[in-house]
Amino acid sequence: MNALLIYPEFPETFWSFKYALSFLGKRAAQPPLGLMTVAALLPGAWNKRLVDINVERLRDRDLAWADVVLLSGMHIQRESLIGIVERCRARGLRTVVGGPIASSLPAAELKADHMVIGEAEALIAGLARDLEEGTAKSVYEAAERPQMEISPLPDLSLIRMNRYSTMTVQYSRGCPFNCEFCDIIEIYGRRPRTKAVAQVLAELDQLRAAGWRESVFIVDDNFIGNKARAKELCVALAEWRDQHKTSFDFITEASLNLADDPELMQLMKEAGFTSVFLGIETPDESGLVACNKLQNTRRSLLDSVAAIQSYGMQVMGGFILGFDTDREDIFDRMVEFIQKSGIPIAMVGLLQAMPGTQLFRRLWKEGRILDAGHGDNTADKLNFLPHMDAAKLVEGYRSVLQRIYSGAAYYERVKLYLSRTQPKSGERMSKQRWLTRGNARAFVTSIVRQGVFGRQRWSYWKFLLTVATRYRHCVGAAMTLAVMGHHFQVMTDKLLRAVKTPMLPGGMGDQAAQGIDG
Ligand code: B12
Ligand code: SF4
Repeated sequence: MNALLIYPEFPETFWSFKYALSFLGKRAAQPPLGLMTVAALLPGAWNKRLVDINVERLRDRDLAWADVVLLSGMHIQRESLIGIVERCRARGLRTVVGGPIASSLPAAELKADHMVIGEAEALIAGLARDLEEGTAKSVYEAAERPQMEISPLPDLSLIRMNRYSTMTVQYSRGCPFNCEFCDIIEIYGRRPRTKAVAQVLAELDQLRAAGWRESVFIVDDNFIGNKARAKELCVALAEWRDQHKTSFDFITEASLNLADDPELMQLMKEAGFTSVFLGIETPDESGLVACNKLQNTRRSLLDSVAAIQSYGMQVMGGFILGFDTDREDIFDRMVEFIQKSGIPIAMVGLLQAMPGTQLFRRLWKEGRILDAGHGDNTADKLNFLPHMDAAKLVEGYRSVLQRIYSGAAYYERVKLYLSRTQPKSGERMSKQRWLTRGNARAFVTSIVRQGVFGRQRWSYWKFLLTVATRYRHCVGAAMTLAVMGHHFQVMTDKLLRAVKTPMLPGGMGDQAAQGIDG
């Protein structure tokens, strides 16, 4: 069998990092690890090709070569995915769709011949056999969530590694918390399952052998979902880095209670973690309680963020507007919080009710669901009826973006963060290579695009001057953040300039009418 694995295109969003990646000469942030894992699970005798449309074109001759097409994706890739499925159908080519999108949207909408809901490890052998025999069913659903020990080494040979800015490795799936809006726990469960440490090291060895020397994103839903296992991995990562004298650094996602565990933060620092994405959601305690994000309550959120930053880890934050508890002062409170937090990359989004979540089910019962949404919470369209006037909510959301991504506000946050990473007296500075081959190009491009032609060039030069005089210990991080800021400024300008479309259709939207029943 010739299996063609295809990853659909992402639309341009805050999360695409498009305007920062172009500085590095990269086309996408990360490769499609789900498909690389599926490829490794398919029979060894099959021939495999992978086309990630975010970094290369899908050619007719790839389709002509294939006996079957396997697609993965997120809800946000729906449009591109359906387009590819239709292109395959027109050629009589069978399609199989899996990944998170298969848990969010009904089979009829995705139009694929076969759908796979859930994780592939335990069911792929049966699917492959049925495909070979021509007896494949229309829907396959994993009976249970597999142990991660059976997850194979992803097939790295299928991707064009140099087109991505970051490589990815997964240690665990699932998260023990129970936030109402979250679909992670619906898809991957609430009991964190981890790979063996040796599996992760084998994946890093594979990356190193292929020549990778840059950042690695540990793409866990919550890296500290099982703290004991996280500590075990950190110790092994520190040893691995020492042994190989590598410049790998790690990025991950975690819950805010990381701030309660100094031992874990220290181990993460020693393991080479430089950034961590946290779901902070809102500075309003009543909103956190209402969405059941209890791990973020009864604490000073600002102190928790500062504690993590003091271990040299940049905090990236997820924030949500549109909770039922939000009042009109939420926009000012959000901006004030973000500015005081020293979080440069603040992903502020409008609440989305993703199909399959507890939130979707509640709003459905309350008759407030408008449609299945578009999977992008940084676009200004709502898929449910909010408590606050919808137009005010969207207007407020736009004003938050405008204020936090003005050049002056953004660089203020970067400086606050950098000031918190100053090595304590007596502490040995970690050897940070700031001028690598990759970022030398970004540095030159940044000077030209941001310093010469940029609209915010005065804030930019003021920032560089401060870095040169006060933050020489972290020039690399400062330059990376300057480049990231460019992406957020361009995206914010685009969002603000976009013609305002009606945010709320008059009644139940199309997908709701097609029977999305929560
Ligand atoms: C890394 C990551 C990213 C990366 C991009 C990675 C990439 N190249 O795709 C970044 C940071 C850019 C990103 C961005 C976004 N992401 Co994201 N991301 C992840 C994360 C943390 C890991 C993805 C991964 O590599 N997983 C590891 C692989 C092995 O798991 P997997 O893909 O699920 O694959 C398994 C199964 O699903 C199945 N499978 C997968 N594909 C297929 C195909 C076939 C044919 C078969 C048989 C089986 C199969 O088998 C695999 C092995 O078991 C996931 C969470 C998660 N646990 O996966 C969220 C996740 C995929 N992201 C999500 C979201 C919402 C987003 C954003 C839209 C954020 C936003 N709020 O706007 C943006 C969109 C990007 C954009 N440009 O706009 C959601 C998607 C929800 C959904 N139902 O669609 C997830 C699930 C997190 C969540 N909150 O629920 N993301
Ligand atoms: S902490 Fe994050 S991953 Fe865990 S349930 Fe809440 S939103 Fe989902």
